[in-house]
Amino acid sequence: PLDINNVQGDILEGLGKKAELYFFFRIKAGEGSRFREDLRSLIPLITTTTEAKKFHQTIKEGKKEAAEEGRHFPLIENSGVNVSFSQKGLVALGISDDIGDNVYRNGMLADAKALGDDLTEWDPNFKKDIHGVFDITANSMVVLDKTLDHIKKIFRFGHKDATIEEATQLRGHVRPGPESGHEHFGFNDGLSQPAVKDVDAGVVSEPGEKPVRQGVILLGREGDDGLVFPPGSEAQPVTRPSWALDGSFLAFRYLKQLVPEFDTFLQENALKGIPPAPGNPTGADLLGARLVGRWKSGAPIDLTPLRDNPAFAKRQDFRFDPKNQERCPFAAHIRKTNPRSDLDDLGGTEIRRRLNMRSLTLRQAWRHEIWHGLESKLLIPIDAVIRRGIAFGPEVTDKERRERRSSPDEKLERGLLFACYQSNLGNGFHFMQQSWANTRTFPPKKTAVPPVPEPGIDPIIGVATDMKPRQMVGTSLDISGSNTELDFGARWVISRGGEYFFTPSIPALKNTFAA
Ligand code: N7H
Repeated sequence: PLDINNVQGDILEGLGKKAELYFFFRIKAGEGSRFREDLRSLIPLITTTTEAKKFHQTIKEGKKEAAEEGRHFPLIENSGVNVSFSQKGLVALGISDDIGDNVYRNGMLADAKALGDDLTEWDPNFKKDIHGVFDITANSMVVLDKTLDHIKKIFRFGHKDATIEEATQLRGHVRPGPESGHEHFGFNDGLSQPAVKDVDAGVVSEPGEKPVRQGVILLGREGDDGLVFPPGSEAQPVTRPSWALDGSFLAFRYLKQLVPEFDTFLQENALKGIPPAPGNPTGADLLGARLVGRWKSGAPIDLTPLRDNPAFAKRQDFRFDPKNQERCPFAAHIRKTNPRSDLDDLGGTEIRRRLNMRSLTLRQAWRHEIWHGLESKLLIPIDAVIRRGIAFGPEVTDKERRERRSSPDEKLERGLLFACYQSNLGNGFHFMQQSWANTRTFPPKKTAVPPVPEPGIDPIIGVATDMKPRQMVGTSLDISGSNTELDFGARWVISRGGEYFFTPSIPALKNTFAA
């Protein structure tokens, strides 16, 4: 059985954080074996899942106690450390086993075109080799820097005999005051996460659906079919090296957000006809909610389509009506990236019977069947991903707000340091971006009422890869306008680069990476 002491803390629990530093490094040429020695000294610093859970528990109890006693809960000093390696990092370490994931092996630069990125917008630092990343978290920048210094010392960073050099670093921090936990467009983020079997007790995000099997996130566990699906034949399991057990793939994305431009679009295309009454949203707020699928508070529009209701902020117990986008557009960001019940109308229990995938959820079964040619070849099965993002950059300035455009000053760049974990990148992040967010025909809704041949591009992260305008349908509340297109114009989220990493288990760090 799984021992969560073996799993790095960011994967299943998340490192507690107000601030986060991604320190990307290269192992110096020819220094693989000395790096391994240094890595041994880093291992005691690595935050495990157990430690991360304990920290969150302490905060929760502390806050409760403080609230009961009517006092302010003080900031707890804390710092977390995780480490991950790219395929190039494995090579630098002389680890030559095939880990069984093509997307990882080729790296994100090679994948950029498939993801819809424009490489001229990439930060040049991500076009150079990156071997690994230290993910450092803390509740203050001071502590963050202290931990970074500690790590640098271990690798004698900056000295002649250092074993690493810096590739680049990115710092994120939660937004100030009530915006804490909200990303820069203003939406509450990090709400919907898959529950992992026997790890997250009792948090099942969708009624009637089982938590995902551990292998959806962790390599080598049940459900890491790591399946490859050669066309026309049965699914075949990939083989993983033994050291891959309890590791996970990390997809890291450096995403810039054009906030004044996004806000201006919402104002200029504000939905009309909302009576001005207390509690009613503005047309701009309503449009924003229909692009995302949740109100800024986090409340899902499927549960409360006409006005925000912060009491619903964390609710996951909703299922989209697969035939209809009145309550939530088919192309809304959360519907694109997690269609929930949306694929249910493509068949029936027949599929499950035929596939005999006993331990798959119906949703997963659908995806497998769909891949086998019932619908479009693009709809490869996807399993869940666990997201761990943090905002970066300053708040929008008055000048930017007045001019309704983001400043070209790099110091004012803002956005999201997006990170997610999964056991299979081709079924996870890569698939979500390419086959769902960027694909106009997803989810397939030709049988909806009325039929919707092309739901459109994900307004938040979707890229039009076919030269046609970036657009979606279904933003109007009026069902007869179900197929009326809304053109977004230029993108509001711009990829500045990223990389795919592998986050090894603690035993693998000890016995393989640092051995
Ligand atoms: Fe997304 N946003 O603020 O609009 N995302 N996202 N995302 N996202 C979600 O449930 C956002 C990005 C997913 O299960 C919420 O946490 C922004 C990428 C998935 O219901 C909000 C950016 C990918 C979910 C945002 C961004 C995803 C999700 C609702 C980039 C993967 C869960 C709050 C700057 C390819 C869906 C929540 C579910 C939710 C926003 C990026 C995926 C508000 C601004 C790159 C799977």
